[in-house]
Amino acid sequence: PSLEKDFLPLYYGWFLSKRSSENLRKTGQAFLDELANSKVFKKEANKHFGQATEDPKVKIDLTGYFAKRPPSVLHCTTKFTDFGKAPGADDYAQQEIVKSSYGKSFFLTTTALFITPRTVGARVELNEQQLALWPSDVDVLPPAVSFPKGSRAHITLGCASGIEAVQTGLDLLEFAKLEKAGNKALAPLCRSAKKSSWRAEKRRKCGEME
Ligand code: ACK
Repeated sequence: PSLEKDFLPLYYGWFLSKRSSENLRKTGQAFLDELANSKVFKKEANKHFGQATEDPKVKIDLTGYFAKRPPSVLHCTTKFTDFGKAPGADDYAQQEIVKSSYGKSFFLTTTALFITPRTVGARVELNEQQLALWPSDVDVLPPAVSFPKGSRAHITLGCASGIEAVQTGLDLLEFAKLEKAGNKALAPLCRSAKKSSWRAEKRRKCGEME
């Protein structure tokens, strides 16, 4: 038993540098603006985003809709340990590779931006080195649908009111499920962003200011 066990953080993740975080927020904002101006999206949004009006001339306020945004620099959660209470928390925290990676620098690659009526986020594509830090038990949609390692990797950009950030990763897994089934109906709601790279540091986070 080590002291470490008593002090597990709320979660582990890659935290973007201030500059990368600001730039990715801007990219996310441009994505929402583009959607808000898209005729096809507006038609869909009337059904799914609770717009009161069907008038295509009325601009949808997606920025207001996704009003819950991460309070500090953007991050990609690796393991949510919940101060040690989450399943698999100890197993993750005790790995040598995890312990030796605090404070190390990485470049995270995002390959898509996605939006649902609950969340908006960026899909992260992990490389070999990053996959080594990815937990083995998180790429699962309840009750028990498993996806390839790293499928859940994402950066939350915003949540609708009443939605918790944990939903973004679950929404991304829902996209993975649709993709696995060869579903193309998704295309208008899942725009590919230009593949981008963001500077990030592996850290532990002990709490979050709301
Ligand atoms: O956007 P996220 O990945 O979703 O980053 C935040 C971070 O932990 C701090 O809240 C994520 N998170 C919260 N609860 C869970 C959970 N039960 N499982 C996985 N990730 C979670 C949240």
